[in-house]
Amino acid sequence: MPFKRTDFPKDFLFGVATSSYQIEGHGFGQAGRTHWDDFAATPGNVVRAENGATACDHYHRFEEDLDLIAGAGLDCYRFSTSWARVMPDGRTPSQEGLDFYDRLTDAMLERGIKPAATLYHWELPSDLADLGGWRNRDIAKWFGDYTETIMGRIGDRMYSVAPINEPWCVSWLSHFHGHHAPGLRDIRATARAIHHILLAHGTAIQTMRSLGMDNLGGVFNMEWSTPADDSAEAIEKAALYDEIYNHCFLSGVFKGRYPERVMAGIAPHLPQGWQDDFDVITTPLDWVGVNYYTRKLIAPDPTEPWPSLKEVTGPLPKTFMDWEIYPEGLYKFLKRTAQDYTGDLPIFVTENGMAAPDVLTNGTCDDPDRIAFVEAHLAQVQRAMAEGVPVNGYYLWSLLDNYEWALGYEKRFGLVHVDFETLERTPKSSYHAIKQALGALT
Ligand code: GBH
Repeated sequence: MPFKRTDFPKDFLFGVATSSYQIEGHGFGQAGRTHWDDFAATPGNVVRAENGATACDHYHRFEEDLDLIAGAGLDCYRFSTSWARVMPDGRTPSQEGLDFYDRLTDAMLERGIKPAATLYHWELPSDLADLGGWRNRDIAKWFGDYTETIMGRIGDRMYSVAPINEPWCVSWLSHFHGHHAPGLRDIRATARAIHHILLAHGTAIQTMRSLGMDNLGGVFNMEWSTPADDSAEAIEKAALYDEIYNHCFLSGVFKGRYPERVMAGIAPHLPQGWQDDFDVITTPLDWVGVNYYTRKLIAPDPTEPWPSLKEVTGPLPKTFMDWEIYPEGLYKFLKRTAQDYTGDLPIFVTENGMAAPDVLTNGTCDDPDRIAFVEAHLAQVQRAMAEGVPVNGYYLWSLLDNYEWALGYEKRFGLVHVDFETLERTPKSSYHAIKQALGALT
């Protein structure tokens, strides 16, 4: 890997990211049932109806996994705590769950790894989903209580915390497109979820402040939006997609309002009194995280309900997810985020990475495309930094091959190959390249 740690400022952080449901094995310990278990059990939702019951068995193998992180010379680990493990019914603490994250935290610190926690990476306890989940305004309070419970135990040792991973996925992907749990296709549910997610985010930040914690942020996913052709209609739809996907949540948190084009579709469906919630939603943050993978080509589609648009296949080389590889989009988002929303606030790239076929042959796994992908995106990070954008770190998605949600175990994103029969871990060539780049290989 031609990039070197020394090409970046001394305190720039390199890390890897994972999430609880995707790696832990929710069948282990006393984790409660989640809406992902329910969603996956319904035929047609997930490839081969696979779920996260075993996943990577990180629950039992976390020491080995943390050794891999430390062994590569990485500085920090972005992991998530599972609400259903900490509170199996969503509201009653589980000693076993709290003990697990306590051990995990100490095991990171013993290895000199900075713990960067996310409180919600998509596995809602089923009991709360049954009460309406993100459609129910009470979720902000439930989430605040969960935040207090888990951070009351491990908050004193966190390097950083963000409440909710990717609000767009929790709302649109799950309540409008129906691709993720709870699998709804309903604009009213979506509008409510959008607002309650932000309210829960602000509530969690205030809860952690009252616990005396700092270095608190928010993590937003972004896809660069490009008109599929140069017609006025395509240009307008691409702008609408951009507001829905990329601006809506940043605007809520940093400006205390929803963008105009988004309002045109969601206003009739927002919960009563929504305007009054922005005091909580705009509670100041210490950093912001950008998750970036690809761009989208957008065209009008009048046969669809509002926003009446569709994605069109683009011409660029694609990953194994069929996502176009567009590194420049990361540069553009880093610049735009600082310019439009966050100013001098530190920015982290909290996820970036790619899926590849990644076949294990004679005990080795060569993934040169992943190395090139990381390198190309890091070059765009440097480009933004050279223009003054305060990027403080980069987390690669992901440490391990894992449960890729609706796509089951088919799509591999890891620096480390996982055999899902034996659960054996094998570092890929990208792992070795990162290790070399970070100076840990002698
Ligand atoms: C990240 O989201 C997630 O944080 C992570 O858990 C996941 O493993 C990783 O991506 C790789 O996918 O259902 O066909 O409509 C990134 C943003 C946006 C990626 C929505 C998936 C929808 C695919 N995500 N996208 S589909």
